[in-house]
Amino acid sequence: MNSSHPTSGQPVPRLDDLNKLATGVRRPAYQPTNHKAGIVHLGPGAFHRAHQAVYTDEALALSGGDWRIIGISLRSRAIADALNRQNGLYSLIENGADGSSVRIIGSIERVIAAVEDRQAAIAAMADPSIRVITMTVTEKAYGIDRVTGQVDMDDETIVHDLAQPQQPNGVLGLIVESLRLRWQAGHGAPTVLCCDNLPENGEVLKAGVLDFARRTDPMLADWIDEHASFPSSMVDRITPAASEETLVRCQQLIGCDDQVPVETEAFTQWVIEDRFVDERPDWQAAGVMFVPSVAPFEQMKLRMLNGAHSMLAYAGFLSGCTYVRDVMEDRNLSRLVQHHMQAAAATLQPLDGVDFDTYADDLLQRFRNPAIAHETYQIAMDGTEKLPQRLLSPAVEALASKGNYRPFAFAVAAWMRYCTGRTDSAESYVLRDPKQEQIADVLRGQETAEGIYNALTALPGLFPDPLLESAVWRETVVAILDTLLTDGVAATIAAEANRRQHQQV
Ligand code: CS2
Repeated sequence: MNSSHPTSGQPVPRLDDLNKLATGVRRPAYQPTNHKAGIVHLGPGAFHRAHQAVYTDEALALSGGDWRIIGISLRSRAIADALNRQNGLYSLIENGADGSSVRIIGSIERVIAAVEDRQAAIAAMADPSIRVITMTVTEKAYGIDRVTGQVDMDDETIVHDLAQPQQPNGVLGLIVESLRLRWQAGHGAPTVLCCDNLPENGEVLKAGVLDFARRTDPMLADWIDEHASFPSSMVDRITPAASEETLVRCQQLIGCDDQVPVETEAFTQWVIEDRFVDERPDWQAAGVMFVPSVAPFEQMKLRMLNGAHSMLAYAGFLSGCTYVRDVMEDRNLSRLVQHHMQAAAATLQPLDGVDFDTYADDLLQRFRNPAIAHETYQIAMDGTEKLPQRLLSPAVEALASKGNYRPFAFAVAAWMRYCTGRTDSAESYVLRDPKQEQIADVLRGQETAEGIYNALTALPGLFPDPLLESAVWRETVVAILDTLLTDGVAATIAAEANRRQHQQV
């Protein structure tokens, strides 16, 4: 530890200069300021800083190039202020099974807060030296109707941005306006790389962008369709939101004050479709897998990892588990996690070179990681955005193939129980879902499992027809929900974990 450690009584220097770091801390193996920006990233939150920015940092170290990242934060200026004060530098703490390590990431050049300077954000995205636009903005930020694939005209940001396309606030509006500027200036189109947990995320984004553009200028839409590329990608790294402890721990490790450190697990994965308009950073050298089609990887990850995550978040939160690791310590819950992964794996097409049992075992290890404080409440957020791809699609397929749909029914019942907004001991919590007001409205006065089921399945566009039409699905979910409400969450979990696994209903 160097002399700047707080216990020494000396003021702690701010992380804005690599020379201020404690000796021995791993720093970028390249001179960051020797590289210009080549990427704009929308949503420079913790996940981006634990994932794409790290792959880019490694690619810069291994192969160089003008590939630093300009971040654009859409909602908060705090992250922009903090990262800019630190010259884009931040600490990455990796917590693996065999201990933790810290390193400094240098790939972020600066961050623009779009709320403060929208024109600077658009100009950065329209700059022809930016060849790749990436994003992690969460499922809800797109304003795309996932049933039609078109823009969601109930989304306020979309309505605003379509009315004033040159003053956009949202993701689609910003992308389309920056592409319009490129088109008018005669510049090339970029590769637009979605990194959110959506199935076929590149296709979804492309359809949304084209529909938005078509509503403003059909010729622009044609140009985007012909020239821009929207590869799909699967991203994976468990990254809890940083806590006070993260900041303190980081200061002890690096001897500097870092306001935006990230704590993550050792595991990381990025699979991208190899369809780039132009050059890209040497991400391959940094461990990215380039494949012709990402869909089977995405399906595996969404259904096995994220699906199990959502189930354990609702069941775990309601039974008093603060963190995922607590869930895994509970014998009954951890059995349910395993059952869920097995049922999810059974809905997948075989994937060359991947054994789903091994993948599941690795996931269980990752969920058990005692050094990762991943809150069930964090994962429980935005259920209406997550359920379709994580739980409802595999449920439809399991029902159709007469497979084991019960774990999906359990997870959906747990979500419905969670939607009531109170625990068994009547403590209330905020749902943190874009549809939370609608949910509260439809659930008002509903006390029975049947009533709650009917109200939530009537939310427009959420539940697919095959589930709405399936009597056996309905009976199963209602029965589990009824047990949750009458016997309590813990008893239901115990009963569910002890059922014979492949028993259907
Ligand atoms: C989680 C994901 O919060 C959630 O919904 O399921 O953020 C998950 O941790 C990541 O997708 C892991 O790659």
